[in-house]
Amino acid sequence: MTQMTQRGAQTAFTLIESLLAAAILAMSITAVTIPFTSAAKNEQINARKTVATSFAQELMEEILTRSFEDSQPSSARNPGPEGDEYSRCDFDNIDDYDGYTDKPAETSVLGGEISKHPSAMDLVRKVTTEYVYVTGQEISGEPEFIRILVEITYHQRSIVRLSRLVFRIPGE
Ligand SMILES: [Ca+2]
Ligand SMILES: [Ca+2]
Repeated sequence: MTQMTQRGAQTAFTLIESLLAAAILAMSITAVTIPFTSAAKNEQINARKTVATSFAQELMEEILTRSFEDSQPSSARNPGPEGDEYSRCDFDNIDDYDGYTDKPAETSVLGGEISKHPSAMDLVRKVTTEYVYVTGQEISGEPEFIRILVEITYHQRSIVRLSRLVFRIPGE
């Protein structure tokens, strides 16, 4: 009987011991795994940001090649495309891009590697333009500056915002 109780106590002790050991092991595995997953996640976030920046720069550079004024003088300060400007290749001045949006993975002409990068999926590109007056400018006249904002979102979260202020060259 004494022997049996002793053996029981011994078994119970071993059980507690192994439970404890398991708990400690689980704790140390978590401690080791967390830094690794967050490092991998950071790398993924950084890669997505790099790809998004390239997409934003690509579109910004294209917009900057367009003139300040529309070719039809009557619609000079009309943000968004005019009636005869159906798609991006018809845009002839900066403000036509106002409200333009696309999925750069499908439309970008950047090298295949960027567009095919897993981080490129689900990125959305959006343009906003706004005519602004700067300090010292007569507000009775037409604004001589336009602010361009190219924004890249990922699942509705803004991850890159690129902004430029462009002024009208007098006489242009
Ligand atoms: Ca136009
Ligand atoms: Ca326009």
